[in-house]
Amino acid sequence: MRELRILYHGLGMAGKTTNLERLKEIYKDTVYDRIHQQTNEGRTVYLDMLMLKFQTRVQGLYVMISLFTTPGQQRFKILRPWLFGNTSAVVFVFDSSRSMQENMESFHEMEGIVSMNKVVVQANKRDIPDAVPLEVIKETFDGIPVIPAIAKDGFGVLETLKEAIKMALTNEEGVVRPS
Ligand SMILES: Nc1nc2c(ncn2[C@@H]2O[C@H](COP(=O)(O)OP(=O)(O)OP(=O)(O)O)[C@@H](O)[C@H]2O)c(=O)[nH]1
Ligand SMILES: [Mg+2]
Repeated sequence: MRELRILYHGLGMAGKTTNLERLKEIYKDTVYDRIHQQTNEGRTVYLDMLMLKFQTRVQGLYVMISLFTTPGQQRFKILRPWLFGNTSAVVFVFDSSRSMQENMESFHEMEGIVSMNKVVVQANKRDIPDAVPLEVIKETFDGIPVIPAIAKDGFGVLETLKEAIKMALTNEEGVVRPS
């Protein structure tokens, strides 16, 4: 059995936890464990963890999927190198309601830790009226898959995960061997 660890990273309030919540609904029959700590304001304190077990259609193999999110708040920044260090793929949740500059600051936190061939960009909050144009996001992340999403409505959530699994499986060195 292969284990894939997929990390959701992005600005605070970008929609990382929302992705996991929707995936939990989609895979409700196969989710077997979940750790989720939140503050009173609904911000992620430490990290969210959701484990899914299912057969991928990518290579017909049974894989164990562990999903995590990075905590968005600045005071948890110190944890991020550790979180980034052991991942098969990273979903960068781009918050279309925030500026390109703010999003890029969050993106650059992965620099030097995560190789770019393991990254999928989810352009979230496409329902926002003044959203950063999709074309601008695609140009900025040239060479990286960009998947439009409205995570709160479940749109694009599964497509994003499938792309991340595909990337994880094509990057053999990213696969965590079972101990
Ligand atoms: N308009 C809109 N709001 C969204 C969308 N996805 C998530 N949200 C909202 O954005 C807010 C933050 O979502 P979370 O999933 O908690 O964000 P997060 O990235 O986990 O935030 P931290 O844990 O604090 O880093 C919530 O109020 C969500 O309902 C979307 O596609 N469109
Ligand atoms: Mg969160």
